Amino acid sequence: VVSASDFPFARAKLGSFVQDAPQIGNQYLEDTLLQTYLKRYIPKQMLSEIEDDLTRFGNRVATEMYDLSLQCEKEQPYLEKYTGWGKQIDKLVTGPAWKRMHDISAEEGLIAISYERQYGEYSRLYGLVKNYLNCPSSGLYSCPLAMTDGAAKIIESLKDVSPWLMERTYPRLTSKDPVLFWTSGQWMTEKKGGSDVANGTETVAVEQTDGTYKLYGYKWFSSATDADITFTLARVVDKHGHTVQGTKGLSLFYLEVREEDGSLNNIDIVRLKNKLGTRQLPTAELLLDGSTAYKVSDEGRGVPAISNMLTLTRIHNSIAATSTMRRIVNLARDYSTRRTAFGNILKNYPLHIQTLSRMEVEARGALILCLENMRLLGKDDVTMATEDEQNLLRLLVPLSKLYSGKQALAVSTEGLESFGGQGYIEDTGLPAMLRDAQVLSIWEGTTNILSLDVLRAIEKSRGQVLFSLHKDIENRLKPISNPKLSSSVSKVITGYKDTLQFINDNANKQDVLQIAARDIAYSLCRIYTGALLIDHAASNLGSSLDVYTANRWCEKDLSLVSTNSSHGHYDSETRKSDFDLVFSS
Ligand code: UCC
Ligand code: FAD
Repeated sequence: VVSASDFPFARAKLGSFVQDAPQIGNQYLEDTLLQTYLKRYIPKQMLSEIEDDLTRFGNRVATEMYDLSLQCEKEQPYLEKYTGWGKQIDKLVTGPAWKRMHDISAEEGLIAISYERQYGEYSRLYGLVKNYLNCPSSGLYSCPLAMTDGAAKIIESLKDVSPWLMERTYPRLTSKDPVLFWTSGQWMTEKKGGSDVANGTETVAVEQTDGTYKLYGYKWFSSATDADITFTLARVVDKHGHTVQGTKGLSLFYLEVREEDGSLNNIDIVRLKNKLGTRQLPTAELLLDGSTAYKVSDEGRGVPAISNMLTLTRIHNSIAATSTMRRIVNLARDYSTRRTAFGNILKNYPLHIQTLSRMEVEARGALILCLENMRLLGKDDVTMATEDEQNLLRLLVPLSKLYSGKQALAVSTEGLESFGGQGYIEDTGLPAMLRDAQVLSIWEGTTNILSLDVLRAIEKSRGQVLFSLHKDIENRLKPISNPKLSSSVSKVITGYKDTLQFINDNANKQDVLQIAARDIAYSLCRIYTGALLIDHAASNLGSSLDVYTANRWCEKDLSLVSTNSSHGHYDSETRKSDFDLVFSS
């Protein structure tokens, strides 16, 4: 006889089944490509010291810090604008987990390691790899860290012009002591323009008798508003009350957000932004109403001076995109060993594993390019980079930022689907990964703006950046004799030739280059990533899975310009049809 207690819902209304949540393990030890890349490049003795720290940290980010990052999402920042009695206080309140991230970042040397230079040209690689491990468990504290890194780099670059910053601020930005550690903001965007900073900046700077300036303006987006200092752009007002418009009127200013007594430096925090994602991070609109600031660039050289910061923050953006992919793939892989459907665990369905494997290829492609940027920056930091390496860095930073931002979105979307309905449920912590990833292709320069930056780099160097890329691809691919890689090698070489040919053929046609800018950038990125993956697969440490990864990557259309130009996608007829299509309804 069947009794009621034989049915699961008879005993308890919820039933007895509880799905295991996905788990992450040591994030350094779970990253094969990262480990082999470091082995290839960092001298053995040095690596053994660094690896001890990375292994320890790989565990910390998977445990204590992962929990803190989930807490950051729950304890979102808010603004107390007035007291109950009507006094304006503009108090930005952040939660305990966010504050803890500040202290951990200092203690772990997330900025300091790169600037201590204990490991010479490899210090940067070590420091940024720690940021890569940290990022998906940082509760978006990675954002102020990126800007702090950029600020330290600017201060180094200005050491002859503004040596006092090296004494006053640099030691704090690069400190391992949480009490001393300062973070920086980066206030560029105003209401009229975030991409077009040159025409969008209305903030003015009025010189004072003591040589300082008072800034008046409205900063439309300022992230990590709890920062201690910031760099920002403004136009100096001359003695007739005039300013110079356009990029030539912009100068770079340094300001400290608070006075010694903790009050704001004549800054109103007007409101916090109500954002799709990055909700852990306070992003505010700020009114500068006579804020004391110091001019730290030559007059009219604000954009070139802040571009040092952009280089760093864009590298951090690629790190965020790449580590987001790594994290979601790691979670999805683990889940595939815990979830059963149709009587079998997910990992036993080749179709499900194929989906994860395609995500894995994207994550590895993005990582190898990111690591290459870190390595080149490390050489540049200690003035060991050759001219070719400097050219490569100039080109690869926007490429990596723009392409990885898009990859992170695609992989996060696919990643959420691999958890089924649970991927859509906020309590799991998973949807925030997709919401947060959406910003990666917007801030620090949108995809189109960075594609145009790639053209800027090509034009400004009169094509030298492309020759350096060509040389590097040849050096990597020429010695390769593994027949399993030969088809990928020829795809990369053909793709590169086609892309170069297209750029050469259209060198004097600005209209064509502009409309093809995104396709040129995607092509260069796919081709160079292919070259890096092949080179890694063919190295002493390359495995058969590295060969498989490289071949899978190179199966895609590497040169988009050759495909699209043969279909006439860049001629004037097409431009008109694009316009008509968009505006026809
Ligand atoms: O979004 C922001 C913060 C978000 C939070 C941080 C997150 C970090 C990641 C964390 C992960 C979790 S801050 C706002 C970011 N804003 C942007 O990225 C602006 C986007 N717009 C651009 O990039 C534009 O291309 C501009 C503003 C750079 C264009 O400026 P101009 O003045 O119109 O352009 P020009 O005239 O072409 O360039 C002026 C000078 C030139 O040098 P000279 O005068 O010597 O010929 C350029 O070569 O600036 C130089 N320049 C550069 N140099 C311009 N861009 C660069 C560059 N990228 N590198 C070197
Ligand atoms: P627009 O310039 O108006 O761009 C709109 C669209 O037009 C984009 O798709 C763009 O690609 C396209 N476009 C523009 N010009 C061209 C062109 N010439 N050719 C082709 N396409 C073009 N800024 C700061 O300074 N500091 C911060 O701390 C900061 N934090 C932020 C935090 C968040 C969460 C967000 C979302 C933004 C933040 N920003 C910050 C602002 C961010 O950098 C800008 O929003 C971004 O640079 C884009 O500028 P915009 O909003 O003016 O877009």
